[in-house]
Amino acid sequence: ATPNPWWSNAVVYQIYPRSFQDTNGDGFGDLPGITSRLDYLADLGVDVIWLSPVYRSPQDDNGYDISDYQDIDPMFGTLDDMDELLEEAHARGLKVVMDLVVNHTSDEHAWFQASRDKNDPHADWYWWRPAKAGHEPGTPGAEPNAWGSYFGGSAWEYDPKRGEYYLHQFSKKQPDLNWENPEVRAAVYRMMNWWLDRGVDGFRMDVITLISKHVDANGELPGVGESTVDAGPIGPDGYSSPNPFCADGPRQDEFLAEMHREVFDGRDGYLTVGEAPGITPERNEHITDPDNRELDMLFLFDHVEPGGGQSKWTAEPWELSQLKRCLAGQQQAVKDRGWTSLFFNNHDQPRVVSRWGDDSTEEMRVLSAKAIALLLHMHRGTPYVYQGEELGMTNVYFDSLDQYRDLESINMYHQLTEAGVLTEEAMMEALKAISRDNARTPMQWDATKYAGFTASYAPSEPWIGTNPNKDVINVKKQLRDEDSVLAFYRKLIELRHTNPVVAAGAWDMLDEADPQVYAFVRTLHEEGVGGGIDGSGEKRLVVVVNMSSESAALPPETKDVLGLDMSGAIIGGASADRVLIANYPSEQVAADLLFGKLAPWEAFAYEL
Ligand code: TEU
Ligand code: CA
Repeated sequence: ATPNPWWSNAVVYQIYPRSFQDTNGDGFGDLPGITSRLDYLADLGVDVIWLSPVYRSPQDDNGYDISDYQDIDPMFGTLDDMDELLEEAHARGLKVVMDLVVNHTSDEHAWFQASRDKNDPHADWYWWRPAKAGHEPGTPGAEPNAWGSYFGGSAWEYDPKRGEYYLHQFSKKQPDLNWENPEVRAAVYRMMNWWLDRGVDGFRMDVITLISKHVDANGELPGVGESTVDAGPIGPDGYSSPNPFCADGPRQDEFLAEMHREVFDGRDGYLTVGEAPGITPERNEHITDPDNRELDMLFLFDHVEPGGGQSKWTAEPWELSQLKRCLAGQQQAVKDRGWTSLFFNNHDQPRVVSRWGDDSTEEMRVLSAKAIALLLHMHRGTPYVYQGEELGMTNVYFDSLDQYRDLESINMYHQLTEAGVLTEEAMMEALKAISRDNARTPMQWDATKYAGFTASYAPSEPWIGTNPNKDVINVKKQLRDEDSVLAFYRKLIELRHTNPVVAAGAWDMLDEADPQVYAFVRTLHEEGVGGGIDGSGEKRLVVVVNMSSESAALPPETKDVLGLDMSGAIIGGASADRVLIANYPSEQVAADLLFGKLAPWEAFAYEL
């Protein structure tokens, strides 16, 4: 078999630079701050750090609106600081992946400013369309186009200078680039090569599955001009799932293959991960199949989106069955070829211990944080740890709108309350549950005033409030506690590096219908090991997680695989030393197996 790529047993740590470590007291995290924390990351054992954008930007969407791809925004530092970070990271064996945001630029980018002149060579670098009867573009005779932006309002913005509308799926300060234009693509590839030649080790590619729009044979967008393509439904708040005119369009594979040829061919040791809203697990297999030379892996969203066309703000309460169904689909799709990322947290998602765990008491928070971490890290794929997740950081539960900073949260608050979709109280509850700001409060290093993110005497307060529970949840406290969530993540990451079953074993669900317990088995068919007459043996791990704060019964298929006999005793006896990792003492796990019972949030991997 071909050797597995280096990233198939690597762990990636996502840093949100704005909230990670401030070193000059301006209340914003910065590059020297990241460099100062590299020993902490090396000690945790991660292999790669992914930085959310640090390029020059007006910061309308916290850096996902880029005005110069080849310069660092002064709030984060300079290109020299970036070179220093790369050198110091590489000296510790850490790779550095940048966030590539090329579905759109900032409206303050020189390309967009030039494009506002119809006679400029950049005129066709964005999606400009004439007004229709003084409103958003649309098909003659039909209603004006009603596409909504993810961040509220219309996806079309009128520019008085050009006298036309431009498309922006995100904020009006994030105009979509026109990837149909080969000059746009060439400019992006030139920039990517410039960063890789500077020593960057790859890219996380922001909404890269939105770059090919579903244009018709004449290149016209659905529902616009003389388009022959139906615009499709629009979500209740224009948000819902990716707008139908642009997820996974007809030239998606062509563009990714061209990018691979122009940028990555001939290079090695890099990582590419595409953020892929609107992509099915089956399409993930095609895009990540190494023979297609597109991307190494993707972030799929079906397990963290409400699904069914629901809006994240008004979706039904979460069920474990949805998580099981989505993760099983993601795992099965790439069991023979292709690969998958593994994530529950990032800068756009609420803190998973508050979302799917139990942060109501310290005991439940620690148990459930470890249980959910074990669940994720025991799957097949490349795990991503988001800053603070390794501490079991929780949502911040701001209780007034003026504490929020995220334009998505603020815009949608106004849009949904003014439209009568949600009352202000209901919207505040929704923000406490799922606002992106829950993931963006200062990293909690210690129990000082601003959690060590910035000095207590700093001239400026942090740009966003510090979670009051920094006194209880912080790095300093957990570094000296071998039962901490931090120590547990260190063990999980070490298993990814040292245990071939964890890194490469096949994945199969157990007891899918059980509403409380998530269980599966990992199987590695090793050539020339033990057993079979053909010298092929196999090693198996059973992973069992009680995803609830109540005790649970060991489900039947799991019992069978564990070899429990009718009396519940494991044939040959349940031995504590077969417990590879658990959030309870191994002896208790062995005893619980004997009685077929699981304590609240009990989670373990058991070697057969
Ligand atoms: O996010 C893409 C995306 O789909 C987001 O709209 C996200 O799914 C949603 O906000 C979840 O509630 C990427 C970046 O990760 C995000 O931070 C940016 O705001 C967005 O693209 C635009 O660049
Ligand atoms: Ca700073």
